[in-house]
Amino acid sequence: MRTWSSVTLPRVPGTPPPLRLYDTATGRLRPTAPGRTARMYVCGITPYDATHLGHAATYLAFDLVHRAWLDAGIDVHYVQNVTDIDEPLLERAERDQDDWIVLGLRETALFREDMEALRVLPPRHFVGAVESIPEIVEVIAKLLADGAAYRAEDPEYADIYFDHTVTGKFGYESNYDHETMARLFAERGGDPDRPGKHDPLDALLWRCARPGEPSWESELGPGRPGWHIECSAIAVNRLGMTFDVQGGGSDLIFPHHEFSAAHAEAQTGVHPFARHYVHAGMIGLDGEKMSKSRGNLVFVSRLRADGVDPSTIRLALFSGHYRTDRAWTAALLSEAEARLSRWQEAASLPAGPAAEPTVVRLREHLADDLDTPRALAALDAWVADALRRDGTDPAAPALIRSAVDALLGIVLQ
Ligand code: 5CA
Ligand code: ZN
Repeated sequence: MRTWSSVTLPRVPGTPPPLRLYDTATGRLRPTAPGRTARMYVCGITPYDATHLGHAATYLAFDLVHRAWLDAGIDVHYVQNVTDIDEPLLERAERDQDDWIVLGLRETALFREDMEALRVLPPRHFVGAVESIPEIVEVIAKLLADGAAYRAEDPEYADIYFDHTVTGKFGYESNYDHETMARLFAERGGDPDRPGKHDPLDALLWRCARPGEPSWESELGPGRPGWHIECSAIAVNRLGMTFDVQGGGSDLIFPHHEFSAAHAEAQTGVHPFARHYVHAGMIGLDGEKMSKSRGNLVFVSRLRADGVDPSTIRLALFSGHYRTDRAWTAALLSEAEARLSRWQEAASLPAGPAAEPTVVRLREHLADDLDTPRALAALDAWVADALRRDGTDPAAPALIRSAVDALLGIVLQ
């Protein structure tokens, strides 16, 4: 798929400390230790509705990772998928009497526009599930041949399932107990009660064609891929195994990231799939997780149409820590608007207090598991001093503008 366009980032003098991120698998803050090239995969959208602020918050968190690595002089190989064939997409198309292909294309195009408007750095590979079917089929065929996958005992639809016990390490990513896994599997797209499976927790790899459903010819017979194998194959084929960061929202910890990892590890015999499993908290609205199925959504495109500056959206979402579940409120937006105008006023002064110590603090806080609340507080302190006309350094406002642009993606006009 076509990715979206990039922006040119200013170089900020100085060197950041190594980026440390919280890893779900080990439950610890650990340094990301990429070589010359950092490799990151972040789970993309299922394009049946517009990008809401929950999605935006997740992609903005990983955009900070991307920017922190670039700031350290590290090249970034970033891959993101688009789940352009899946149950929810087909259901929405059916409900609205729409064509699922047209729906997917339309929402993906809007997503690109939203990401560009938010100045999210684009992935190098932006890959659809449909265009990846041949490579996904190849992986499933290998899992079948190796005995890591099997056909359901069902004479009509012998769908292919993954034996989740095959790596001997299942559960290392989420660390959930069996009861929690069983509950989340059922809640998040799994089919524990499907007859013919060897174990209720085994995940679907290939769904044989049913009448009226889209399907693709393949050596496995006509059908379509399951969800976890999509990300597993797309990531491994572009990044290789043991890449630096596997990311997404915390709703993907289980089953999605557990199975993506297990599929790849079973297929390659290499452990682990990723060095860090990084998860963003859920954005809620009116006391509930913002989600397409609940319909309690605030769209990025709606805010843009209302004339909200994308830098305000960034500031509003960065005022909380990326790992914290938090609510979107009108107050958040108006506080961010006020903060942005203060910052803009200070950054347009002819001089200010020396900016280097603030840039050091900004980098330190971001390197500490993307601690944006403290990063913003450090900038607030510089802004307050500048607005009191405390400083005489004529280079300071420009340095603050560059740092805020390169590291936070926020533009101060
Ligand atoms: N296509 C799959 C991933 S392969 C998917 O989960 N799509 S999605 O459209 O439902 O979500 C896209 C991304 O936004 C995922 O990383 C998901 O974890 C994240 N996300 C979804 N809802 C929220 C929310 N309310 N707050 C924060 N992140 C969210
Ligand atoms: Zn995914």
